[in-house]
Amino acid sequence: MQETYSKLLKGNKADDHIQKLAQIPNRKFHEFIEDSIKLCQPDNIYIVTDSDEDAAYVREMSIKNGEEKALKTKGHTIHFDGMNDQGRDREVTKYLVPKTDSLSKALNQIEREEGLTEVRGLLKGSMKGRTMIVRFLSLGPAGSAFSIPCVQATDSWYVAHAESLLYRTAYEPFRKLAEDANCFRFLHSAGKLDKNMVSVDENNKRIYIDYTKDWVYSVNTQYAGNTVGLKKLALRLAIRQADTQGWLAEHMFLAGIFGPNGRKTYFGGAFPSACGKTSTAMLPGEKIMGDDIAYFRNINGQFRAVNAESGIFGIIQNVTSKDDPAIWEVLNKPEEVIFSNILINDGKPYWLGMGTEPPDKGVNFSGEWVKGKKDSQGNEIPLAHKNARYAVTLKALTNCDSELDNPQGVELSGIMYGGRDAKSYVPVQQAFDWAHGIVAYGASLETETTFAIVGKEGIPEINLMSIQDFVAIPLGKYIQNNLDFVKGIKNPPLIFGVNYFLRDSQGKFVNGVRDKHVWIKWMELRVHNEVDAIIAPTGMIPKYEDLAKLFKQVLNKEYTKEDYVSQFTIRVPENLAKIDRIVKFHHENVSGAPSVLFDVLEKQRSRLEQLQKEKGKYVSPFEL
Ligand code: SPV
Ligand code: MN
Repeated sequence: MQETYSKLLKGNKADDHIQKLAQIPNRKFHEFIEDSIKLCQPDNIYIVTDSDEDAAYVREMSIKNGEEKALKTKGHTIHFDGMNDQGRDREVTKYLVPKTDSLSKALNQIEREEGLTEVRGLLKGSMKGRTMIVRFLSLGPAGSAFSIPCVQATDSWYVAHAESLLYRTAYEPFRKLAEDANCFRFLHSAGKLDKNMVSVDENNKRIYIDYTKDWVYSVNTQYAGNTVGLKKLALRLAIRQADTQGWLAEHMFLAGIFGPNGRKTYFGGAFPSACGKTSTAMLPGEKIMGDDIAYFRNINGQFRAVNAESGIFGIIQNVTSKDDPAIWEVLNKPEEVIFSNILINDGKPYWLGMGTEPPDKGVNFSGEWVKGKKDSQGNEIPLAHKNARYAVTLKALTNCDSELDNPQGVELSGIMYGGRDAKSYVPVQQAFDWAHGIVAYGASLETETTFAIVGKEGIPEINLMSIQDFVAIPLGKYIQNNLDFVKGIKNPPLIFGVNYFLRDSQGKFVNGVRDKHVWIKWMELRVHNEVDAIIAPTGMIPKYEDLAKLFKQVLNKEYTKEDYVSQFTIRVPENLAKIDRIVKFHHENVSGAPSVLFDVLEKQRSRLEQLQKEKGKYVSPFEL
């Protein structure tokens, strides 16, 4: 084996690293690395073990080779992605589907052989003159029923560095991995780079997912959502693995929420990108366990959850000292942070909506920037991209939950689904039961596209469970798996629907950004049966008195009856129209949509029609 590697690397000085490779018994790993070396033809190889020295070297190299630059504050760096590489790119992200297989129409796909030829053609020789960095990582705490071993091969020190912050290392677990065990494999090359070390071949950006082999290819991109294998690339593979093994992989945050007398109750929540997921996960005074990807398993009849990741790749726009004190502190102290796509002036970071006056010049994702600078289409370039982000390890947060690495995970008591719904759903409601929650909130999640995805913003769409892009199995099967998961679970979590984006007839948001803290405290009390609720056609809604008390306690705010009425009025016509759109979507796009889905929605329709008959089109919560 050593000889094969030495030959492939043509006698280059990679001996130490080849030794480290030789200690891995797993066949799938070696198949992947040999193939990747042959294909990409790197000059050298660097094996990242679990040691602090290796982590420090990766960090140092990402600065030395120019993909990151050091900022004034110790530990802080900035990385820029290309002008058209500022988010996940749906158009060029495709499932490689064998001729004999079929996936839901809503998913972007390409015939497997054709796609392999294309993407492998683009990767051919891509690492000539470069080093291939090989990382061993674990999704979920290592050594637990939840863990999935992963290998990343990349020529980007930035990608490797981001993985130090976002994931648990697993070189040692890989040394013990069985010869025939499975692992997820990710190959990435940044492709052609400009003098600022930014990927430039944007027309040849491709992210292709070979789910038949748990192998993902990514080329001509650097944006972490397209390149860091363990993020959304792995989620697609994990959903397939979960499907065959009877567990769930979800696009959800996890947080411990405090109730009376220090009681801590765990919640998970699914929101499309840029719809409030991270800010809900790190509400001041509560405990954050994860902000993006959660795995659920039935362990001895309990609904248990872990964070697949161990860091945060969060949106920085609108992070302020007042609204987000926990992350603000991390972004201002001398510890490791990778900022991306913000403005740098005099070695200091600036972003949109940070609450202080930004400078009118500096360096940003467009290069040297001055206020008023225009792009090639004549549009003004903002000082930072809306999807600019920070990468930090969760442990840097003072409110990181103590159970982050618990191999058994935590017992989950509540789940919430929320999108950008300007017109129909109330800000918070509880599902009547598990199936109602999965169908009416999860599988009915409507939203508007945001800046987190390359393309147009503000386009309304259905994004079921906020995970639709990643569901590499028929969507109907995925919904059914969610419905079935709680069979045999003694106390399944309650399901809630939230909507932070409801607007009034003038188009004004009916809620403040911090109101979500009140909703989650209400959910916590519901879990413990300590407040009542009002039955509405779309779910159970809070009573005015309970919210008034919570607004005072949590935000020290007077909550008026007018606010309550404007937020919780049941808008019957809008809710009926919503059902029409959802039913149409499922009929047209969801292969094998479970029949219970249509039953639940039709029952909701009847309840709405009944209410309209009795009380009119717009019904105040006081009249329910
Ligand atoms: C998201 O957009 O959902 C993210 C960031 O969490 S990434 O998927 O990495 O682009
Ligand atoms: Mn996400």
